[in-house]
Amino acid sequence: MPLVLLECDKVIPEREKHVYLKVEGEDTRDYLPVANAPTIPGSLSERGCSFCGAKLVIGGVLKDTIQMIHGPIGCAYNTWHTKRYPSDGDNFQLKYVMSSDMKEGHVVFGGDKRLYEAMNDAFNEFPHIKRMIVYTTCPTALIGDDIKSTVKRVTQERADVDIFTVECPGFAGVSQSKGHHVLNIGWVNDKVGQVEPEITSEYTINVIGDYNIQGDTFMLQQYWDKLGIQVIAHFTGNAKYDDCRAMHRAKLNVVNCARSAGYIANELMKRYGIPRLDVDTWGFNYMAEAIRKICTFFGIEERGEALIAEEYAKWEGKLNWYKERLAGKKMAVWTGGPRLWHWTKAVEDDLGINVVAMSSKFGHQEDFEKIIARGRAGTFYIDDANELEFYEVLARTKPDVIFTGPRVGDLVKKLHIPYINGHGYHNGPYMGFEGFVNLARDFYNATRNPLLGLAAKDIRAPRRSAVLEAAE
Ligand code: CFM
Repeated sequence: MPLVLLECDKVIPEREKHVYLKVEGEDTRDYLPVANAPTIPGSLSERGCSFCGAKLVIGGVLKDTIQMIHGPIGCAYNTWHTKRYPSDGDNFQLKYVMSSDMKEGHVVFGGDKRLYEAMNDAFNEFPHIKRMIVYTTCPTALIGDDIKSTVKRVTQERADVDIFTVECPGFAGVSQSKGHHVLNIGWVNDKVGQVEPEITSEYTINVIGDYNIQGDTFMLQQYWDKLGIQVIAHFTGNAKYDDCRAMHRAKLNVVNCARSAGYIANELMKRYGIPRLDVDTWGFNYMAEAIRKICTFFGIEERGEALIAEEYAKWEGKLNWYKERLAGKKMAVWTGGPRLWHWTKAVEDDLGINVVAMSSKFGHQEDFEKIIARGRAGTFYIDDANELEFYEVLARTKPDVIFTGPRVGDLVKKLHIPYINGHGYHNGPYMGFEGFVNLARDFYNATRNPLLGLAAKDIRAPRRSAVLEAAE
């Protein structure tokens, strides 16, 4: 079937190019939705801005770094605390975000002085923190504030600090995806190669595109420890700023989120000759495959097989308990993009769940190639969906559960469809073997929870006798 013009899109027919319903026998040679293109005027996008992609997704995860947002306070507040990426430290990264708090006068007369003061205030306030990322935002980019020279001045005056500059205002691209790109390339240009790590194993990797959502990185770290693999840097789950300056010393880049961080893996390959190995870490089959691939690279296959056997022995029974009860359930996934291709076959293989609709906020066509290749026929594949499209696709596909963010989640709650936070998770972590059991448990609980059904009950009806009801 070709691309689909939904009923609600009759007034914005250009949306047809972004909605694909796959039928048996078709593959990605036939149809691919348009992706990574500007949102069509009239379509209320769910996307984030480019600055957000740099700050909230990647930079903000670093556990020992002041996040300095040069702009009005909203840019800082709205990219703070909305994602759960803990650290093994004091969770500085979750507690604080700094802003130069630009007001109208600074926009008119320039904000460089304001930024200079804010940077010094922040370093003075947190004397134990010596690292900082400074971000431009739309207003400060538009008025042409020279943040690089302010950063240079502060660096010269404070010998013990190191500062990274991200010049990626919200309007820099069509979605948060641009922010990933800018931060990746900026980091490899400005920071990689500056720190020499202590090498403790002959097997060294960077884990790229893990963000420690509810402890994903901790989950995988158990495996690396058991395998005797040293992680030089996580880019950027539970990471330290200086670890990420030492990425050039790993022997292998293990890439989880190829969308947000494939760029730096490619640059590390080009500049330092470090090979790139893409893996999936959600799902039993995929996680086992990832361990096998990494262990094969290092020639430690037996260690990998032992670990896989140990983890299967621990968790497979639990997974199968859920699988028996979840088989045939229908799921929709509406997140950024990569989780669509990471999850669709994983839930199908490991849990017997059918993914009936997927929407990507900012995936590129490369992501849709993977999503559609791994996805089923009869499934909707949508780029940058809007709210009305969600309603219509839900009515057509009737999923049991939706994995999405709180914004869309609140919408679907009104339809009494359970949602699970597909970004920050409900009760994660979800990566790794144990993590996938957590995902299955959250799915199971969501479908068994009576609350949404009760919320729809009309309690004005007179109570009927239990005896009568039982007799019916
Ligand atoms: Fe990568 Fe991510 Fe994702 Fe992403 Fe995101 Fe995310 Fe996501 Mo939310 S880095 S692309 S920009 S896997 S925040 S941890 S869940 S939309 S699919």
